Amino acid sequence: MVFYFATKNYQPADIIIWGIPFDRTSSFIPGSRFAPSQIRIASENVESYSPYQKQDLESVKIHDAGDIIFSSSDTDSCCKKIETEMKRHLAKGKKIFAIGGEHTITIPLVHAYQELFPRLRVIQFDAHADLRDEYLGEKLCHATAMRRVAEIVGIENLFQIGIRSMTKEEARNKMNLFEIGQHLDKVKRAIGNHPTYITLDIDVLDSGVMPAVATPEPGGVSFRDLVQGLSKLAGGKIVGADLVEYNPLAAPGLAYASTAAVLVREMLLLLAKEKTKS
Ligand SMILES: [Mn+2]
Repeated sequence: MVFYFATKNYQPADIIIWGIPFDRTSSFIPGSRFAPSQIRIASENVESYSPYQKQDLESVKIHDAGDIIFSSSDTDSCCKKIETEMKRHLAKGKKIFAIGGEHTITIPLVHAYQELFPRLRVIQFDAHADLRDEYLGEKLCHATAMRRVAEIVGIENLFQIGIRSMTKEEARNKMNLFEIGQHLDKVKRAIGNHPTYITLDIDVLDSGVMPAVATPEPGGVSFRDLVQGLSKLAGGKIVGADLVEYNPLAAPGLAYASTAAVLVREMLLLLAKEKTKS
């Protein structure tokens, strides 16, 4: 099954949707590996037109490349495989929209992007800071993902939004806590026209709105605030994006998958607005 609006073959497509069903380090509720297929099913019921951005996906050249197939279960080699295949897509001038999987997948994705765009900025929507140096003995995992990303792009080029769960050490980093709207205006000004990667950890939403996540956290943003926040980023130089941590096993039901599918549409439209390389 592929996203119904992904009507193009690989060659003529501008944007490639790529499923990355990896959840090996999920320490609380594993199951985000089932997200790509569940979101594809839910997208059948989601219009291609966005009333928020007033744009239709029908006019965007999208290909669904299916899901990556891992030949090993260890995190290091999975990350290497993601990065290698990612570079292959980028070398062909494609923009990638990746669907996780857990947040760990953002590390190799950003690594590949940063090589092509040395001045890359990263916007992270998330409940969690994810800035630990290691967690449960692992350097590469969902709780250290943004620390590794910060090491790649520079901590000053990482913009964290919606964060409400952190250690006191992590709290030393400057984060935009709790809310989205007013912070995004500032973030947008700070980023200007630099190439930007958006990583959307869907647990940035309040856990009442989106309980289908690997690590639920109350006190989050509403769906409408998130969508309006994303719309604010339209017109920026968005070169790549991912949606991670949706976990159909944590709270089954196509309603939550539909929420994720609408966010996929909104993010694809953001990617569609900027097609040139820096
Ligand atoms: Mn998170």
